Amino acid sequence: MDPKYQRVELNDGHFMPVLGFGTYAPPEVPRNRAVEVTKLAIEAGFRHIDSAYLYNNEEQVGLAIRSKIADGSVKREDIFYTSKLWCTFFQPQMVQPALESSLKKLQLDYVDLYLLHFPMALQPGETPLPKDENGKVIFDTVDLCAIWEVSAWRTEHRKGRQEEVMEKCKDAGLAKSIGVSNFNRRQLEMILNKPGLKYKPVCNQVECHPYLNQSKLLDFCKSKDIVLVAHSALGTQRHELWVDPKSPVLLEDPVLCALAKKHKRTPALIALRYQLQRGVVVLAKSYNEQRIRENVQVFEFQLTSEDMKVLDGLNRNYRYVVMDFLMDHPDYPFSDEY
Ligand code: NAP
Ligand code: WDW
Repeated sequence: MDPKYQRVELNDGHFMPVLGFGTYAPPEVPRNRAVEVTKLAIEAGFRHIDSAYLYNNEEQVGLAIRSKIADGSVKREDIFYTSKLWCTFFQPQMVQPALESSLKKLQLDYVDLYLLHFPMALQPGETPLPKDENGKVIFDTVDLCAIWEVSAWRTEHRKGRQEEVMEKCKDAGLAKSIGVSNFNRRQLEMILNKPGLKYKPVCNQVECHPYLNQSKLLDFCKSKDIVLVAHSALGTQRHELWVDPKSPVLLEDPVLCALAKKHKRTPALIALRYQLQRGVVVLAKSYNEQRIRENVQVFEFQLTSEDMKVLDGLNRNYRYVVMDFLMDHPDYPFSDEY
């Protein structure tokens, strides 16, 4: 089998390709670029594609996927597509309609994976970051477990009137698998420990790179058969909307550069390979043809255990995407150690 198509088995029996294509681009990038680059990514060998309601590109990404299916390059079942439920749709009755509206934009029958994008609810509605007159984001409170599960109580006493929550989306076949993103250990445990849990999250997608290697969260996830998926694995796009411009530039790190030289690869490839060898599924965003093609070379070389130790030594618990404007929400995930 082509090593490019390496996949990991999820705790629900489905398989996830270990290298994923990140599709987020900031608002100033013309939307149609997502069609071109997603096609290029599939042509280069990516089979896992990561998007979200929030990225405002599902129409374009769906079009690209369907066009690669139509031209015979891939079949639907070869592609692993992830979408995410945004925080303004965290009322239980909004969950399935939100997924259906993503599917309609995508013109697909199902997503492979549907994630809770971030573990805190915002004021319900179409505005992604609802703000009050003082510019403060308007929070909402929802029990995270209530959006997740078809609880034993509901199943028993209200047959046929189950709320349209994440587990229901899986039962309805609209999402093959369900998972979470940006959850800390405590928030994961809240879901895992809920009585009547029907499906565990298959993954937790979190920021993860050599400066924030998430080793504790990774150990915890592995112990629960939950895959850790790394976003921002190349150190983010450094866009001022999300990231402090004074933050260190990951891909200029001297140790990454030295390892790149040693292996005759690039710092980006070292950062991606690092994740695969520690059992992390890794996302890589690029809107550049050369770099999209470069990133699939992650399957062409190996780091030694010495290299891996050196990379582990780069950790400094440095988080690029802090979302400090959400810090006073009771469910803000990044106050706990991990
Ligand atoms: P990233 O994967 O960390 O990449 C950062 C930058 O690296 C890109 O802008 C890209 O620029 C550059 N790059 C890519 N390949 C390269 C190479 N071979 N050599 C040198 N530079 C290279 O970016 P990200 O978008 O922050 O994260 C990846 C994906 O994770 C996102 O697109 C999104 O799908 C997901 N994500 C999810 C969350 C969440 O909350 N769940 C948060 C953040 C991200 P060029 O385009 O110019 O190549
Ligand atoms: C919470 C979680 C916003 C945006 C966002 C809040 C979030 C993302 C780079 C790539 C997100 C940063 C894509 C923005 C409030 N996650 N992206 O996925």
